[in-house]
Amino acid sequence: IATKYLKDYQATSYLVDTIDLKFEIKDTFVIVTSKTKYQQNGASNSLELAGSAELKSVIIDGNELTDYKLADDKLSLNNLSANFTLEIVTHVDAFNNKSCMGLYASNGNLFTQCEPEGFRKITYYLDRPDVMAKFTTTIIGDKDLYPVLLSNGNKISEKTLANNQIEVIWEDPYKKPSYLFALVAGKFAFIDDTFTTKSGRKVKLEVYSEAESINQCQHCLESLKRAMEWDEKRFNLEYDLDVYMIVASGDFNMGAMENKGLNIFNTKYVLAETKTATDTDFINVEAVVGHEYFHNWTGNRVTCRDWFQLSLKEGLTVFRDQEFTADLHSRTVKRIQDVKNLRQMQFTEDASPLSHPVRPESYMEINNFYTMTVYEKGAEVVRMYQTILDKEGFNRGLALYFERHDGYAVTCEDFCKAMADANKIDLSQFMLWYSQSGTPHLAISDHYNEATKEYSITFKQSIPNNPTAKAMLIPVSIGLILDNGKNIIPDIKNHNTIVRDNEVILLLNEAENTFIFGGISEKPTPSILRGFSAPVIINYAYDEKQLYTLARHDNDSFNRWEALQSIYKTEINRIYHSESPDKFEINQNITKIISELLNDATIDPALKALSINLPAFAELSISYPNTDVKKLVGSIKRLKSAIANGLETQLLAVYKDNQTVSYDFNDAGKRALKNTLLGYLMQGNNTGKSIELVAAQYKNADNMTDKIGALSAINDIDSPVRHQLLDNFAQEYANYPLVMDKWFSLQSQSQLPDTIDNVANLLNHPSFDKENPNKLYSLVRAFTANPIYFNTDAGYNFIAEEIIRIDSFNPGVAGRIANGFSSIANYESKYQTLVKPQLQKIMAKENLSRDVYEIISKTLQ
Ligand code: B3K
Ligand code: ZN
Repeated sequence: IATKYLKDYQATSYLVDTIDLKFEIKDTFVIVTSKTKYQQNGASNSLELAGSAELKSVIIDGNELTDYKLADDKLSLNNLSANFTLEIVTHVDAFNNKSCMGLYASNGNLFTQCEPEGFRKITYYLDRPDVMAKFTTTIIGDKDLYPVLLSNGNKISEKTLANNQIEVIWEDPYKKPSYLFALVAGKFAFIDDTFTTKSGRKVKLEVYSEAESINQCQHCLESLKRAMEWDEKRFNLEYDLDVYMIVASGDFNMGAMENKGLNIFNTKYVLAETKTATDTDFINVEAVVGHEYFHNWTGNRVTCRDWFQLSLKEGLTVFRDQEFTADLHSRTVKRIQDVKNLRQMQFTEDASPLSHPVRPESYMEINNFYTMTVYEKGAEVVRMYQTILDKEGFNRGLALYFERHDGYAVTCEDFCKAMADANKIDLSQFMLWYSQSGTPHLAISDHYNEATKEYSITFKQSIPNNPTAKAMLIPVSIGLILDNGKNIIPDIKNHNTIVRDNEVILLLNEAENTFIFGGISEKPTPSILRGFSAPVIINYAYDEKQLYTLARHDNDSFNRWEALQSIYKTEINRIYHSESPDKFEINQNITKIISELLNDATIDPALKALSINLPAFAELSISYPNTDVKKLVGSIKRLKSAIANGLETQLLAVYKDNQTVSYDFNDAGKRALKNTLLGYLMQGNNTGKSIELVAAQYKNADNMTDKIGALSAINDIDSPVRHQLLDNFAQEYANYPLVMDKWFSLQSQSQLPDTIDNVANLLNHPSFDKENPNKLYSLVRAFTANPIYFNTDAGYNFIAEEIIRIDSFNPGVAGRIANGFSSIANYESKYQTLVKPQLQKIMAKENLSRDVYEIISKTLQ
């Protein structure tokens, strides 16, 4: 299997002006005719087109070609003129396509997914992002089976043909790469609205889904309007077509896809209604709707030159959706959630054999690079530009980026250069964030000079699993806090610092940097990396008193949360290394500060919930070389139950205080807190009483958040009530696939000893579908995050067998599940011994996909 390298990039020998596509939907397949106008670009008169559909005919300027060369999914054409029209006919086996890539059927409706390389499954083309063309799409199908026929751009004609056929023609006035092409055909209901842009253009907004779920689409439509308005206000970016369509599909490999004017979404990110969606689902739908909408500028108008630059559009667009959620809801809550996610998923990726830079330099299968690193670390990289340049400077850079590159396919250098030029600064060192893999660590030491009243702090940067890494430009936001809790804005003596409003940002740029602050009356406690100003791991030997000072008095709310996390991490570490973790007596200061926090009326409940949430296994495991999985899980649990027992009365009281009367989304914080507390209470000794609470909450719940909260709390408890509630839930929601996904996930995550058998049996549950990506993610992939039961012989075997099964029809999903094996590299060697034969078994599968081959071969290394 070949590896592709960034350094080998070359422009194509021909470019495309226009492409006219015709789709004739037949009973068992689709006839696709593409008519493309090519134009020479350079000296070569040969052309290689990517394609894997059944090729029926090749016509160049009206003459049928018979001696074409077709091999390895490539059509080679030679001795071409400088300009020519190529007409290609293919038959696409859409109805048997279970890969959810290219043109495929889902519940009788047809959808496309072309990013990154799905278009080649439809026709033969220069299927790469730097080839941009104007698309016209004609769709012909049976009026009863396919009353709705959609594609990108504006509908320019619709007519009825003979034999109950209809023909619809769409024209997209904007040049685009093939990955943004989309087609939808089938039976759908829709809801609509209009949005008037700031320059006064009226845009039609339409959300399509199957008729039975159309009543769950309103939140999606409202979210779209909020996104459009926000992007105008925050970034001065306006929508550019007359219509914006979102279509929901129950079979989708990812979250959603930003096809020009015609987004196709996983139902998971469209459907949301109180009875079936949790508060988190509501926020996620809004965020993904925003994300895909924001791509219209950051991705579609300005796209990527090649797939190595994927983070150019994804990192930037994730940053934009994070800001959207932060502006509309709580900024601190959003930041904490994003950082938790980054630590649990991206830091672990970076500590695994699959570690790669934000801009990878090579790949076997690009589908494997829609990763946490490209997306989430990529977003942190974009955030750092804003931290360094401030909002105004960042917006200037973004405006220059669009001014220079609108309508083009560009690189990460182009983005960096726009930021640098618009602000007249040199950002060349910053480019290392795109090329160096691994999470930077900062070893920090400090010194207070009583005589001079100077405080100095020294940072040594390094990337442990990337020893040749060069020193990067790292913005470290910092504050100093005195023993009495006073936050001071220090008088800084160095040049490479930014002081703005109440913020001091140190710009680290060497292997070792020291900063000196003057006029400090006593040895302060440093509040380092405020707001998580860079995606790094900091190592500073805080003593207990300092951590409590920060947790109580830091005026950076993120770092108050962070200090509590450090307190928990320290304690978990002590439990982990103690003689008998089960009997470990925890530090009473922890229960004391939690008690204080819960009593503090000035803190919003969502933040309280996050503050008492312990760090997750995945986040902690990377800091335990050769992790003893069971011991670490047990240590976290020990701390949780000790807190539950120490504070039982108060937890119960706060639980009761945070009950909500009738459902209002604005009470989401209270529900988050209440459900977190219920989870705690269930870990305490008073199990009988807690089970009653769970049962009552479940019974009285008027919303999905509280039902799932109850089920999660009891999910690890071996009690008949757990079974009753799960059964009841399955009956009530049998006809709601997305709700059943939650039910499968819960069981897959359970810490009860029958989990492996149960998960294997659930594959045959009537609500399960062995070919549906959402189902596979909620049961099979979710199981790879079950530390105790995945990391067993039977667990590894189960996942290996599933990967082999799924790989034959959906390599994309199989690859994503295969990712689950990569974290084992950090665990005790006995786990590696156990998993090796399973990985070898996967490698031995005939016709193993590139997707799985790449992941497993790298994991085995
Ligand atoms: N751009 C799409 C990615 C689809 C890739 C599928 N293998 C989703 C998004 O980031 O918006
Ligand atoms: Zn995206």
